[in-house]
Amino acid sequence: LFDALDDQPLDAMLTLLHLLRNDPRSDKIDLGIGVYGDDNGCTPVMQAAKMAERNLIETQTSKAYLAAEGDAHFINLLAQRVLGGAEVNRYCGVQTPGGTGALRLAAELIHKANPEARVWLGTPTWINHHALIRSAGLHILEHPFFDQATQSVLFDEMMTALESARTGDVVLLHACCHNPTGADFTPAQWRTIGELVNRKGLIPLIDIAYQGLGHGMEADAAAMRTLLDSVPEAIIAASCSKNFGLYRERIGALWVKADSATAALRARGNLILIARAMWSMPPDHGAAVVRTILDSTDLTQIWLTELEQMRTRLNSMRAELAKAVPQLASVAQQSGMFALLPLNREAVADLRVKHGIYMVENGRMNIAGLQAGNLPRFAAALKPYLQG
Ligand code: PLP
Ligand code: TYF
Repeated sequence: LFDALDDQPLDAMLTLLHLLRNDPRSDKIDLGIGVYGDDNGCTPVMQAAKMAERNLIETQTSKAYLAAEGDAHFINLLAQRVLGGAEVNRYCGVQTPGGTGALRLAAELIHKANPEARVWLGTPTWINHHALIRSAGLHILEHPFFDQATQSVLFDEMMTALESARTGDVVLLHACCHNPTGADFTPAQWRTIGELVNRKGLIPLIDIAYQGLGHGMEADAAAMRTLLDSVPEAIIAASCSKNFGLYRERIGALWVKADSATAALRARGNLILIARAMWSMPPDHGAAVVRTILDSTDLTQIWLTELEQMRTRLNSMRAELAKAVPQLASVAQQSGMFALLPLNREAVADLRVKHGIYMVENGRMNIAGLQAGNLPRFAAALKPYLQG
């Protein structure tokens, strides 16, 4: 049986991780995989999560199965943070294994509801989006999103491409802190997207994986919420990996906004059916941690303070990098964990070989890998590869 399988290359992210681990240089700089690091390069468990875990160990009385939709209280508490005061009866939500599980579940639901639907992805987008959408059997179309050389959002080009979308097509949008570019839409651009979505009868699929790491929990969701209020149907895939630091616990959620309460209930039944065939029930621990935090005013305050420290550090590293390398001034205007530097593959390889600086081959850097102690060396190493 297995002889029939093709060999598969390691993906770019894993190859990078492997090279990094085997590099003996003590001053190597890891700007690769998208995990938050503090000024010492550590990714500690957040204090609020530690406190919630202690509380859970003392009070949890059973680990018996919950339900295919996960922890209902978790979903409701997270909905308040993600969706705000949305018209809840038109939404249904389920807990998922990470934002990845939410996106995969979304793709399966779309395919079940309309196998002819095509999904529009911006170029570039998160490396996993293509595989997740394709795995459900959906057809992908791409529209321009970002020009690496000029560091600008190709908004007009995107709108022109989307003019050829068909009614029922899905358009995937990053709510904030775009991965890999850090470039987000302006409020006016979000309004234009809303008009196009409504005029052409498209369904927005919103990926929100970095809420709170750009401008704040509320600010990072504001544009998405305005869009959601203006459209009859939408899908929202959220991740708690980054903003709660729960990466390996695999915790996220998916919401569907339907055009009536009845349709929302029907969507919910289908989500549960699909989830049962994929993972039966989502892992509980991450949801229990997030629920415990959001259910307590004190823990919520501690978590928000920690999240603010992460965000402030990211933004200050952005400002420092822009100051040290004037050609990268735009990095200070972008948000979240990533920037897509105007570097070609040779430059990225050179920086790794000559300087021990690790970035993804397309030029994406993780801003959280910068530290007061390594930023000057990074800036100096980068300069010969930048124009102007
Ligand atoms: N969406 C984007 C844009 C991401 O960068 C990530 C990254 O990790 C995810 C979704 C999913 O994250 P996870 O499955 O770890 O929650
Ligand atoms: O883009 C990143 O680096 C993060 C982490 O298959 C990640 O989103 C990368 C690849 C992947 C899963 C998570």
